[in-house]
Amino acid sequence: MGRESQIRRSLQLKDPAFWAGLKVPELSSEGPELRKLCEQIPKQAQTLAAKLRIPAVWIAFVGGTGTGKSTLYNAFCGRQISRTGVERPKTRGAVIYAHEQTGIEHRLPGFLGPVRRMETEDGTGCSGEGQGLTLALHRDPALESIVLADTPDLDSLVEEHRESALDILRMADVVIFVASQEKYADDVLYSMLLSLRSWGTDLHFVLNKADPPRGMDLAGLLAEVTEALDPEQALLDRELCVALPFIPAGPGAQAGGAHQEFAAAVCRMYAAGLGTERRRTEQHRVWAHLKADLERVQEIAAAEKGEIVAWEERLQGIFEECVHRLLQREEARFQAGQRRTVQEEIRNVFGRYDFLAGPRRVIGTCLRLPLRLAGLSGDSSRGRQKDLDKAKNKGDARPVQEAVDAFNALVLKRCVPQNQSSPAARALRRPELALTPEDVESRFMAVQDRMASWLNARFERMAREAPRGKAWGIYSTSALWGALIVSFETVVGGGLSLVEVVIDSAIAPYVTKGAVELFAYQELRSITRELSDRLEQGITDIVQEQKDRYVQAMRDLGPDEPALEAVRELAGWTEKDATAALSTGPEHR
Ligand SMILES: Nc1nc2c(ncn2[C@@H]2O[C@H](COP(=O)(O)OP(=O)(O)OP(=O)(O)O)[C@@H](O)[C@H]2O)c(=O)[nH]1
Ligand SMILES: [Mg+2]
Repeated sequence: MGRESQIRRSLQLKDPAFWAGLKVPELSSEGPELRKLCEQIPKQAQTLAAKLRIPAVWIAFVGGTGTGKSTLYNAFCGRQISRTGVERPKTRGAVIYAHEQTGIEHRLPGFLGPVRRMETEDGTGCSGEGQGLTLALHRDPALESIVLADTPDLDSLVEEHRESALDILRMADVVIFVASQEKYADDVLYSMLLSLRSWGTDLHFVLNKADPPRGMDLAGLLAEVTEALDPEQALLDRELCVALPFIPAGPGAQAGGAHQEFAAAVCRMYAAGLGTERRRTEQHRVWAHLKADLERVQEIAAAEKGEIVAWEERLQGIFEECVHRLLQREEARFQAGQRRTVQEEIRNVFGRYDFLAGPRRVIGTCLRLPLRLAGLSGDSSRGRQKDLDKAKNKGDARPVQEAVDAFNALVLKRCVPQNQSSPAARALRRPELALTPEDVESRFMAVQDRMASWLNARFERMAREAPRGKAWGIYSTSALWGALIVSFETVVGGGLSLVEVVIDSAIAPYVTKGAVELFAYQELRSITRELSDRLEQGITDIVQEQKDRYVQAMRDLGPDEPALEAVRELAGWTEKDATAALSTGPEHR
């Protein structure tokens, strides 16, 4: 893989807009999972990039409201950075304390933004803000390789707080879970402890403001609490559990010696080799999750594609069923009564032609008047247009409209997924997807117009090629035109494939009488057949257009091929590829 394409891919990997654009219709049961994955993936990628670029171990403080997280956090910072206080909740957004050398302000993951800088000098600290994070930079060499992150509480009703705390936790290599005696058994906190455990970050449990009853010491209280929380010893590493004593209220009682000692011990623990090892383990863990998610996206896309193929087959089945019924009905519309009418009209046309047979031979090619009197206008294009316009009025769009309606009803019944809130269900139910009666009418008129111009052009060519002066002259072309108009009317009036047989049987007596001997009998048959085919195709196309609208609506729901190609490539990356691509290239801030 070229360096440039690797960087391009890594930018896609981190780009929430790219992932938001990766959609599926949710026809499969796995489909709905994709949305969540597509929110996670860019966050994970940004997290990994930030972890690779910020040379420090992240320690995050989490827990219930009022448990003293910010108080403990300040003890770690060695100064008042996060504001503490009695009102609940106090901390409203993440507060980060980091060394200038880390270059953190340019390297934070985008999803944690916006970043606000805070002055550390005024000593009152800040409470953070709901959106984004507050960054305090320092030059304290003791904390050079540690980033400290205070978070809003996990258990208050402010949903935004939980989100903000969870987002910060993505960056955490070490978590300090602060609980208080009255709060440790809370459900929300307990389930948070469970997920932290499954993530595998180093998890320190602090029983804060510990105030053991008479006769029990801090260690005894801690043992009691951890035993109650985690009787199986599966959740908490007992080595990483500590009880910090409640400091009696009073001036200067911000954080006690026990807090400071604990802070110093933890910082020492991670400042050297253990911190580096921790960071590596976390990077590996984030990549493993990211890779698993990329593979899952591929699985979902494959399942969705399979469902789309099956869906299109179902749609095709309904389409064929409706078109078949429509064409059958069109043929059935051509009743015995109409059959007689057509035969009579044909006889009329040929009767006139027959009647003119005598004068025709005598007068030659110039006398057109008798023909006009006989009502045949095959020799003038204006007259022919009039004939065609009259014939077109016999076309009836209602059966086509009914077929389109029946098709739409069947699609709603058989092709809309059960899950009504899925993108597919919502798209297929959009009313503007259905052809309106006006749409059907205008398309049906267009079909007839095309048939008419085709017929006219075809006729003109035949007339031009007709050897003038011979019997195959103006009279016979006029008679042919008359017969064609009857065919046209019959076809658009619902004759379709039967018209050929009917016209044939109507002409048959004249063939034997010799009246049509020079008449383009074969041409008449083939033109009639073609007209019938063209109408059939035309009305099939109208239903097809309706079907195509559904197919297009489904395809618009994804998955998009170039995006899938990117996912395929990214899922094929090794950890080394990912590390190389994400640790360099443009920074996001
Ligand atoms: N007396 C006494 N007060 C404490 C102790 N620890 C914390 N406090 C006070 O308890 C209140 C809450 O402490 P914070 O550190 O703001 O608690 P928090 O967990 O950050 O709270 P939120 O930001 O609301 O989630 C503050 O008024 C602290 O001064 C302690 O050991 N003794
Ligand atoms: Mg706080």
